[in-house]
Amino acid sequence: MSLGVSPLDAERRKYRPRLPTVLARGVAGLEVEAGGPTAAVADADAIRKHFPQTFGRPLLRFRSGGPGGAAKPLRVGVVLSGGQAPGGHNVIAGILDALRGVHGESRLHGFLGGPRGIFTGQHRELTVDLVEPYRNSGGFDMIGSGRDKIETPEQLAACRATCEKLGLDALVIIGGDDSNTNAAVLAEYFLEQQLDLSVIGVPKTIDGDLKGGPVEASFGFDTASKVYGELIGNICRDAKSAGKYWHFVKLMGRSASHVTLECALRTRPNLAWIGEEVRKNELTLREIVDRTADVVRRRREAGRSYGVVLVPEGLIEFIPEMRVLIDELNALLALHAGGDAETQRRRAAEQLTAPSAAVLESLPGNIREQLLKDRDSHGNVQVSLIETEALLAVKVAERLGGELKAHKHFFGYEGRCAAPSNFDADYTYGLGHVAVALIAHGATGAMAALRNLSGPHESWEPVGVPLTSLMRIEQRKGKPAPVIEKALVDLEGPVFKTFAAERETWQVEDAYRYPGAIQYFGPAEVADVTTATLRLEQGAD
Ligand code: FBP
Repeated sequence: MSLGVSPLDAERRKYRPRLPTVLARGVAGLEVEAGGPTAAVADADAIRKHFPQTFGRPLLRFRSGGPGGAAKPLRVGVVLSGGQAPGGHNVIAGILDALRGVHGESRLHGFLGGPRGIFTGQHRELTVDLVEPYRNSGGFDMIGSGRDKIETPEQLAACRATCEKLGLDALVIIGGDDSNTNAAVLAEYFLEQQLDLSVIGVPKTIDGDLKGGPVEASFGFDTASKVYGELIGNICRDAKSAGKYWHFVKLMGRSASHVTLECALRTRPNLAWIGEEVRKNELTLREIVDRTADVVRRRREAGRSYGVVLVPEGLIEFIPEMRVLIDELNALLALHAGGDAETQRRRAAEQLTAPSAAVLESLPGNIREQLLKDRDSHGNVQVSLIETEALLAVKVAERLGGELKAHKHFFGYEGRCAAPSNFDADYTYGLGHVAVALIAHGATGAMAALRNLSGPHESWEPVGVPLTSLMRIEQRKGKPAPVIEKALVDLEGPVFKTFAAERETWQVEDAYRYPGAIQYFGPAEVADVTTATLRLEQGAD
């Protein structure tokens, strides 16, 4: 055993991800079948105007048994974009193996540090030897990632120059909704420039909010929510064993509450707030605090002075008065960023509307400071830095006259780089193959996807989904812009409904479930089963 590699890492490197039957012999002998023209999620005319070359392209499906295509070597560039998600390395391994299956002299280049690597020309060749130790591993450290956007004419031109210099046939962008929107922009730009260069997107994000139509799931959601599920289950058991603490657990998910919903179904906490429901019912912070305090009180009366509350990271932006406050602060900070905490507070007090100024002043000092911090590159408040779990714990304690022993947790970074579950390891390796199948068939502006994911891997179906078909118009930085739609929790869907039907019974009685750690080996019903979210969405449960 090498001291640098854990026994699990060493064993995991030997894992051979399982491919769908259609892809099992590689991508060289695939036949492509084009469906009818596609439209957009909404605002089709406007999307067509933005993407005249790529709009309306068909959904592509694959069948084995084709003539094998022209076996010329392909040169492909790949980039990891945005937050880490388990399985990124396997997408790259899948691309490399599929490329070599097409032609032994194919080459793969990885852009370093995210999209910036493309426009600054920072890259490294990804050889078999280089990729080998990263197979089935978590993290994005093989080539790094970043949150830069490619938007200015100069950046687009610089991307073109880099790709031409490397003689690329294709660029694969592994990212979330924003990065895949960028992929659509690049695909359109290269066609406009009459450059024969495919751009293919791959759906990545632990948040689980890049899905819709033929795209059933983003990779990483399965592993990350299993990691958090393990931790929450352990906390539930500790709470019950100790009998004296309340645990407030914030879970990642910048906007959507899919991770919280999945973890709630896995562990059955006493309370789980779902941001989308809070917005629909227009619950104020006060109402959220009151309802939480009520559960604490009822459990105490039943002899249980402990419990677990899940809070989605994005909750704060779904609370109506906080949303208004954040929008006002975003506008204010776009004009006057910087300054010390006191200057920012004074500026806010002077320039916010009276209701928002009152909301800000009613918050604990640390939360106020967190809300006034600088924005991310998209002008958004950085919700992962706001301690919503602490805000709720403090306010609930206040409401109960100080009688609450509370622990606060934030689970996010703990799961983003975990070694991918069997599901994510197989799914991502398959997505890498689909990306190459699309490239080999000259597709561009398409997302690599696999369908029927709740079924056995053999029956997963590879497809190419036109990126424009996933788009609609939304306001960005105060202007209408074409974007890939973020999938929020569907309050009418089977996942939320299952949760809603059960949650009452979790509040006062203990109904905790303890999912335990991800299993990489062992019976399929333990090691290979995917999320409740996917299974319920597909009617598999
Ligand atoms: P992506 O959408 O890029 O996959 O990232 C999602 C996420 O994991 C969110 O859940 C979280 O808010 C964010 O990343 C935190 O990232 P950072 O540390 O870069 O702010």
